Amino acid sequence: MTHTHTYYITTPIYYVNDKPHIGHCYTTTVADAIARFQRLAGRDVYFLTGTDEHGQKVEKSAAAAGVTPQQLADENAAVFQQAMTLIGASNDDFIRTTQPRHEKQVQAAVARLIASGDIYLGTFEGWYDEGQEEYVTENAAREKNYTAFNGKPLVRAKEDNYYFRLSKWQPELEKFLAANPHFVKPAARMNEVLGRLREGLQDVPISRTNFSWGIPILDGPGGTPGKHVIYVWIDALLNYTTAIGVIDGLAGTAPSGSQGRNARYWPADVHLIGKEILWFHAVIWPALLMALGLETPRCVYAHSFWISEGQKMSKTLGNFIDLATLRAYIDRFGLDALRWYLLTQGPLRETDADFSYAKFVEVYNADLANGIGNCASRVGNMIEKYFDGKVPPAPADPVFHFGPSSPPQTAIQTQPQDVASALESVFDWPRDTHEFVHKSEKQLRSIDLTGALLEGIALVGRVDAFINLTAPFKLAKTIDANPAARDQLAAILYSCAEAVRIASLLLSPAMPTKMAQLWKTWNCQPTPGVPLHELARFGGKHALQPGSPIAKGEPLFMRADAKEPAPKPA
Ligand code: ME8
Repeated sequence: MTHTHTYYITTPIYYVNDKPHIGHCYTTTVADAIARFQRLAGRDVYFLTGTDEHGQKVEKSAAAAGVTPQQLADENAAVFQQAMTLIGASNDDFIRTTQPRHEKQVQAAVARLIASGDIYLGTFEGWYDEGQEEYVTENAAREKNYTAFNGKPLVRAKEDNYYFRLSKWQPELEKFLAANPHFVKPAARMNEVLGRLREGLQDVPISRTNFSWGIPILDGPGGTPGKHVIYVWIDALLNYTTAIGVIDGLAGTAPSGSQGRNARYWPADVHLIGKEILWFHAVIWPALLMALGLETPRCVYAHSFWISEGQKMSKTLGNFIDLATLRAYIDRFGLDALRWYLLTQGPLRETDADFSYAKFVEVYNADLANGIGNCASRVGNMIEKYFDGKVPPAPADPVFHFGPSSPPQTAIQTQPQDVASALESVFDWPRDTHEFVHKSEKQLRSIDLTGALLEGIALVGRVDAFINLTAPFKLAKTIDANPAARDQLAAILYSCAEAVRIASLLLSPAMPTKMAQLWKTWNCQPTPGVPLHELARFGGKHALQPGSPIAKGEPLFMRADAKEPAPKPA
């Protein structure tokens, strides 16, 4: 068996007491595109997403809706699964925290931590709001004059709780973060974590007794459920390991079937999350893993937030971009166009991003309709017209010099209007395409997905510039009188088509459907299992084959008119 590198990528598991919206779809789409890119690069990828189904909020929402928490969870988990299908997610698994495979491993993990002393039983005392069934911090209590939400006095309450001895792991965590400066990305987020860590870590309560919708701790007689349920965040974080059977492996219980084999994906290469849940992932999670004697993940990547038409999205404003709106965009522009917009204009880096219709149309026209779409049909049409729709012969040396100092024997006459921009330019297609692919792969490795995808569009731009410079449509008019011009035309068009093919590979993780459509009309489907650097070699083994048909095909993207009103749910 050949050894392939594994790559494990996860998203947060989403709360089932909410409906999915652009934020959830965004994180899963980013993870999906990274997963597809890594598969294309030849890695053995495991991509996990799912739902977070326990906790008081779910219990309360269910009570309000007159259903059981499990019914609410089942209903909404199905809606999340539909959302993932809608955006074309290629996840390998969908974990739900109410699944027995998860629950039993969470109980095993907690039992292990109790046995090691990392989880201990302590007493918590504080101000309790009986009406709201929640503790209020000392500060909040003072501000409210020690009155509860319903006007009655707050009461002093005490309860036994299990605590995770987080304080004990402070030195280890500090050492770990110092040794792994790229553990948290982007860099600004790492600084936040380090800053807060300096304030010192306190032990955290990890159980609740005031509600029951959670995984019980088995501390009753004979290992039966006691009165404590596990705090939803501890339950939730463990999903990244339970989904692939890592805790089962720890306990020595041989996990059956695929779960046993999947444990080899641990540690995760990246936990992709939103910035609001960074602390849990960057501090509490590694400490828990250290306490369990498990390897820590390689990276926690915290992206920023989408806002909508310049405003923060909130329940009060009711301006969440919901599934129905996303569906309306997909119906008008196609799924791949929506994915492209989310992935290239989204809040992947440090700053928030605005979802705006005007911007959507601008990006759609520039990158897709006038970009890859137009370039592919231009090249396809010329091959159709001048070479009977068959890939022309490949040039022996696909290097083109332009400008005054170019060697006269290979110089192509440039058009007067292009001369200024063409001064001394060289198009060395094997070298140039290799550089785009190399840069793209490098950015992907540092989780700059946007940058990795934009290399594909930049390559398309270079093909466009080459076409403008060489003006093959003009050259074509001279071929009857000058047979050498025909060879030149073949060299130009072969180079364009082959470069577009390579660009399409770089664009495919964002736009799998449209690029597959292009590969079909151009007869150049990438062979599965062949890594990107081989597929993308200009004129290599997987290149366009001279003589093979290039059908004309439908345009990939129709131009959009910004004057049309924004898509709205029907
Ligand atoms: O926090 N922009 O679940 P959740 C971009 N169950 N992404 C956004 C976003 C926005 N405006 N709003 C939400 C939870 N997200 C826990 C996680 S993990 C062990 C447990 C995305 O349903 C982003 O990924 O509130 C954020 O972290 C996640 O949705 C929160 O989803």
